[in-house]
Amino acid sequence: MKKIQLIIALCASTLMLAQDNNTTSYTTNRPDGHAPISVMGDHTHNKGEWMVSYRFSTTTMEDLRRANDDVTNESVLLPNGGDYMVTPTEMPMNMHMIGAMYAPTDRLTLMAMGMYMDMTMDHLTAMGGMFTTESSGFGDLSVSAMYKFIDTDSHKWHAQIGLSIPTGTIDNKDVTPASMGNEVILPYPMQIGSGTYDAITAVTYLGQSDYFSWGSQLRGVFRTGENENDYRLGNQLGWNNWIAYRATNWLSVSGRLQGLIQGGIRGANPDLNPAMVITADTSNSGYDALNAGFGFNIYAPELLKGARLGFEYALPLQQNLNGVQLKNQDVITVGLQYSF
Ligand SMILES: [Cu+2]
Repeated sequence: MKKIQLIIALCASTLMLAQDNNTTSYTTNRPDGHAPISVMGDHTHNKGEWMVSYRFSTTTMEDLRRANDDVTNESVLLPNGGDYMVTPTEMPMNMHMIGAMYAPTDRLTLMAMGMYMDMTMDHLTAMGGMFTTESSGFGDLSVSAMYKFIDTDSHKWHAQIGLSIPTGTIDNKDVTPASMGNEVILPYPMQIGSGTYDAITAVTYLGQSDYFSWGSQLRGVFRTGENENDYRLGNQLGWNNWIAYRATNWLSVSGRLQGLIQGGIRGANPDLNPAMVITADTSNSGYDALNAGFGFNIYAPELLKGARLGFEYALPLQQNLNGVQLKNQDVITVGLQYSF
């Protein structure tokens, strides 16, 4: 009797698994149909569909790290054998992103995205003083096309190619203790735009079963030329992988793992003195990181009429910084998406 029960249990579980793998086709019409909210260009649309989205993210950078080792704020300053007059100690950064998508055909989806950023940077000087600078403004505008080239039962692939237009300012200024009341140009991390035309390329794979959705995206941002302030931000290469579990018809929970290589700045703004503050020294730019994200998506078509809400908390598991820089502590992203 025990054996028969075991065989029945095995057959039942195999049937359930088989059923789980036999979804007819990938659908975005469920909470896990979209990737975690921090992933850009994760999905395409069907012919004639529009989507508008708003995302807010807040990033906290705090405490210093040299390559793989944490260092104290004081250790990088001149009186303690360091190289700099000033170090940043903390930098909170807020980003508002507005996006629009439209699909002229089932295979082609067009996307435009703009953003507004504000940030503050707290500093410690060699004399033991503290001060804060602030910066805000509209960022670069990106336009891109996504082309779905494979769409089989529950598996989809699409490629993205886009252009980032340098609409964001690279001349943000503020007063510092050394500027005698004048507004002076702020270091690289306090600038909003890249100042260059940048190419955006990505390839995304999506898969789905009855209770799970998963995906993988390789994304590159490649800068061209040099901006008006004689420098170019580093290229960026990221590999995002995620899986989401559809807990209910309206709620999914997700986990994400991302490898990120951020190149350093080439060239230098002649108006910045690299010995003054570590953020004005381009050798302190670029990093490698391994990031993890945990989030949820809410999608209730009857209640919310095509709207979705996404949330994600992300933090670095590892970060290897070039030179000495502020560490990334965490990133919180929330977003609303509305399709019609
Ligand atoms: Cu969309």
